[in-house]
Amino acid sequence: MAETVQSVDRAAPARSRRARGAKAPGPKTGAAAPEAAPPAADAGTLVGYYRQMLLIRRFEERAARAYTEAKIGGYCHLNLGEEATVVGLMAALRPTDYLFTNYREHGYALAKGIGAERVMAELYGRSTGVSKGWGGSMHLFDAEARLLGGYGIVGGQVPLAAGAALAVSYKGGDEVVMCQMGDGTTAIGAFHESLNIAALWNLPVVFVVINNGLGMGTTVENSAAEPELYRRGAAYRTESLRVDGTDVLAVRDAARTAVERARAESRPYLLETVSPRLKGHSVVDPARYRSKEEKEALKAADPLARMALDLADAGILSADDRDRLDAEVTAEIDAAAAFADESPVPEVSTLFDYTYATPVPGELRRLPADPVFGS
Ligand SMILES: Cc1ncc(C[n+]2csc(CCOP(=O)(O)OP(=O)(O)O)c2C)c(N)n1
Ligand SMILES: [Mg+2]
Repeated sequence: MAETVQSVDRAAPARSRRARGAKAPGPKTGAAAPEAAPPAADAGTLVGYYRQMLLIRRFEERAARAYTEAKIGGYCHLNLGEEATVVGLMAALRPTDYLFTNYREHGYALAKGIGAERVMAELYGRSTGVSKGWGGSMHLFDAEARLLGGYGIVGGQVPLAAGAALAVSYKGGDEVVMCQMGDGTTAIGAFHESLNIAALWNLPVVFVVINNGLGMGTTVENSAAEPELYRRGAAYRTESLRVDGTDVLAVRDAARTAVERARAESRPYLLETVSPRLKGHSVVDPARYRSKEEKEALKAADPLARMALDLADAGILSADDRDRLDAEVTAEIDAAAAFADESPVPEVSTLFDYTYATPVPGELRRLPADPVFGS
């Protein structure tokens, strides 16, 4: 193990204090944390989590409707069924921590603190959106909120997240990079390359695999030779854990462990959350590959309904309170949709303004042959 650490330090261009001082822990790997005490949270915190989950649910339902009304174009993937995962993960991050995601990221943007109106406006392709209307559903980006995308290429975000963690490490910062992806992404080469380099170079990055059981219509069992995906961490001597993704507190606490480990020891971590996808792959997928029984069984796995019951049982949120909260959240979503509807589309002349983060000297930013871009 010590040998590994020394060779890591020689190989790594990052020279941060943390990376130099970091000790590579034994690659602990496990499903959930049986020794962990039941996670505690006060009533206010629990209601806050529930409200965030509800906001994501109502936002996604509204997005699905707006898509069928042709207000949203392109692809559109929803976080339905992943609300507890999203809120739990984001609760473990500091505002200064960075986040990379795949294309199923509306909920993450909301839970990272971006207003619903700016997220909805982006889905509508309006200039008031988080990516000024040029990104759309799959490419939400907000440097201030430290949401660094939103990527449509499966696995595309994973090496970028490792690169961001290298930058943090190089500068000696204490931010953590979280990189969300789907189960199907763990069969992509870039996933393995990134885990390898992150472990070799002691990068402060938490890889999170959202196991919703499916990559489009293909099950994990049919696509992964090791369907217990968190176990892939062992190949890279990276600590890993699997957790119930329908339980917001379990996710938050597992993510806190991962994030604080990455922060304190500058080591990567692999977290797997398990929660079924409640609807199709995208809003246009009727999920015909699922049997009626399977679809019926999904109802029992709804994290929002489960939390509502738990809060009611604990005497924290009555049915009336829940309805009030729902009306409040629905009004917020209505306002976001109205804001998006009333916002202007971006000027075509700005199409290439955001191609690069910084101007590239001598770069011709417009394609001269194309009249659309020439005007
Ligand atoms: C490199 C690449 N290959 C294929 C696709 C088409 N594609 C889009 S989503 C997807 C499934 C990914 O599944 P998973 O990683 O489990 O994420 P989920 O959609 O379930 O959240 C595929 C194959 C793509 N976008 N990029
Ligand atoms: Mg999946």
